[in-house]
Amino acid sequence: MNMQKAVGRREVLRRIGLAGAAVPVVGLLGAACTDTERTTRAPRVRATPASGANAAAPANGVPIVATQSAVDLPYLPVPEMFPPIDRDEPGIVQVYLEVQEVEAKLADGVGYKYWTFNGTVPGPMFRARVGDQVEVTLSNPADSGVGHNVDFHSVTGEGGGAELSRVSPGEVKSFRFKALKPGVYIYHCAVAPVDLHISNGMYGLMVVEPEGGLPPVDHEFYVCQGDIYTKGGTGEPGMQTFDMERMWDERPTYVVFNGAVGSLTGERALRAKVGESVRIFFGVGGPNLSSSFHVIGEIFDRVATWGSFTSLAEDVQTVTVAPGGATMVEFTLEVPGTFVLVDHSLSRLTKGAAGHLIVEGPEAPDIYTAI
Ligand SMILES: [Cu+2]
Repeated sequence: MNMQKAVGRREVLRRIGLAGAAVPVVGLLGAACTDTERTTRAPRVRATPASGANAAAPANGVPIVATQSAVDLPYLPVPEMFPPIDRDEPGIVQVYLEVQEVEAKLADGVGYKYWTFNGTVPGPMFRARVGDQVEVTLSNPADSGVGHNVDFHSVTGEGGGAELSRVSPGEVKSFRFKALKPGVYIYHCAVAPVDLHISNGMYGLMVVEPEGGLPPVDHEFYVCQGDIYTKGGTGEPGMQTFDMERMWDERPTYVVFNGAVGSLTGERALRAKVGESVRIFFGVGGPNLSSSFHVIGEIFDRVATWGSFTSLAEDVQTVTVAPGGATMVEFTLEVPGTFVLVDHSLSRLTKGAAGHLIVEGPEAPDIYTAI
């Protein structure tokens, strides 16, 4: 293998804050990847001088053009996740959404102004039971820049509620729908340009539980994937702004879980113990890229393919999730380790599509061991 290329990829991962996260993945990439585009692009993501001075020395023949100083912003808060439904009868569920524009960390040294529901990306994971009446209220503050709305894929009705919830700055609107079908559903803003509103962070999940609910598990996790399009290249420091041309070309600079590079690593990693059962609700806001969702080193015991609880697939390695789609995967943890959540379109790893499930507990050499 060409060492120059391997070093280049590692450097890219380091710059976007995933070097430690992705050690096992770098090996995968190195074995399989021969594209030159990656190596020619690598110099563009080298950190620029903190002074913001222009025209650094060429690296690998490609001049570094410094544009901005690095910014040090916190991540958006972890999105809220409502607990399982504890009712045997249909009821009324009230869902409150507030538009919040928030500047936060997109990657190390990189900031972005997100458009959010309730200040997180994704927005809250709401839950209802099939047969429930769901009352949705959307509030758009007076100082908001533009109008917004919400289209729930769990709605049976025109626009999924988009017109009934359309709010100009300073407005509040509500609508009600009956949750007719159980499943895992995306919701998203649907104001034109819809792809812009989604890319900026306006999406989330609603789980409509079947009669009798879902079986209890030890841990439930909530993860959504999205693609983000910035004027600066991947990892280029500073406050980055949205790039419409890139989005129309479907060439994201970032492909992320829960809104930012590394937002499911370190202190924000998913955690569980050997012997426990986990359930991940996984959605794709997009706006453009499908996900090949995979957990490296694990096999899903059950998958709600396309988000449907009606017929669960069993013993699945990777599940395809479309933009505007979602799934639920369940598995039991047999061995300890760091299990990396990825979109198995692995070139997206260097754009941020990785998270960690850290499992602690006793080794199980009958299942996995060095010999
Ligand atoms: Cu919007």
